[in-house]
Amino acid sequence: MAMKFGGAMVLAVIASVMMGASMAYPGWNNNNGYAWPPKQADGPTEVPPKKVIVGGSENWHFGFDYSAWAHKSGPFYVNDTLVFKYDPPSDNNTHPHSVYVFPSFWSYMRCDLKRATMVANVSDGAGDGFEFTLSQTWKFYFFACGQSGGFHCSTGKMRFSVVSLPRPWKWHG
Ligand SMILES: [Cu+2]
Repeated sequence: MAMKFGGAMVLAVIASVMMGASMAYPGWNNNNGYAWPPKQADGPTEVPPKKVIVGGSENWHFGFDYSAWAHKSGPFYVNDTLVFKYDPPSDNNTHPHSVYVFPSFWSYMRCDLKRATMVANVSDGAGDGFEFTLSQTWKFYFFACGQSGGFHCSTGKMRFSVVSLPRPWKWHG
């Protein structure tokens, strides 16, 4: 007990001496142009995540080639967000859409929706759209519309895959 108390005393004395030294000697300060650790602007910074509207101005609809779109629009990085925009069901819209994620390449290739997970229902794409963030690095994501028993996925070309690359870095940002 006495030893511990003594140790704490010694540490307190050393700390106060160091503080005194840092105040007395300007070389210890960060105001002399030799700051350590370096300010973030001095080194590389992560490129901030982006939001991408799936299909661009086409939004999410039957017949647009989303596979080609994904190819042109990549690469995608982890924490980027895909935004699916589509109208909810109404008298004027009797063939709405949705968003499903397949667990594997083969279920995606076959538009096997029984194995897929619905991530957005027919109403979720309204307004600002449904946002899906690519939250895992080095993951293949397989998306499709789940409507009409796979007809939108296969014939309607409403499917695409992306891989979430590690976020890039840039100097000075
Ligand atoms: Cu659809």
